[in-house]
Amino acid sequence: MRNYTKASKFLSLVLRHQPEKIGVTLDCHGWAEVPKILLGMNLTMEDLEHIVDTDEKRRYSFNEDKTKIRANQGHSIPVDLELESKEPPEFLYHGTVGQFLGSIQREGLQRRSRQYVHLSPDVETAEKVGSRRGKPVILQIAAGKMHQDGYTFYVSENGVWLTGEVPPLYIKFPG
Ligand code: HQG
Repeated sequence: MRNYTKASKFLSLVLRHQPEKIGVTLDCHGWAEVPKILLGMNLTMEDLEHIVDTDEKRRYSFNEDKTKIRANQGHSIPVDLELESKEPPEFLYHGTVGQFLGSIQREGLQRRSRQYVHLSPDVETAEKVGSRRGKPVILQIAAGKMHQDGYTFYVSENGVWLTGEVPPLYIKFPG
């Protein structure tokens, strides 16, 4: 039995950050050729389909004829996912940890190494995101107000809200 968790993590590294690790390139829309992924990662098509179908966050998508695959969000490489801008709900959430709060209070949420700031549609999801780093702290983002003020939002194929930055003015800090 393969260790699919490890393979899935590596696939995320390849499709979001470092395709060159296995000699793969992404096109401008983030797509990689499936045969090259199979070869580079030593996977069968069944393995890859299993990883895509069982991913709990639906991180990956095939194109229609399954000749190409890409990550649905999370890239540090600049790719155009051809997402349509969308009006966000009044509030979105961001899960982070205490050690970042001072800096977030000063400069707002920055995209850091990724292409966008990632926001969650509900508190529960934000808690999961934050707990990757420690005790989660949840920030409430006035997304509706940001949208009214001209900020653009996108929602990825797997339901993650994306925007370029969140200035401190739109962030409600706990406590
Ligand atoms: C923090 C996972 C200091 C921010 C998740 C976060 C998500 C600041 C970290 C996706 C800051 C960046 C993205 C500022 C932001 N000062 N710290 N001004 N602005 N930060 O991993 O949102 O499992 O790039 O709070 O579920 O944690 O990979 O972003 O802690 O959807 O599919 O800087 O990654 O998905 O970290 O996570 P990240 P994120 P996957």
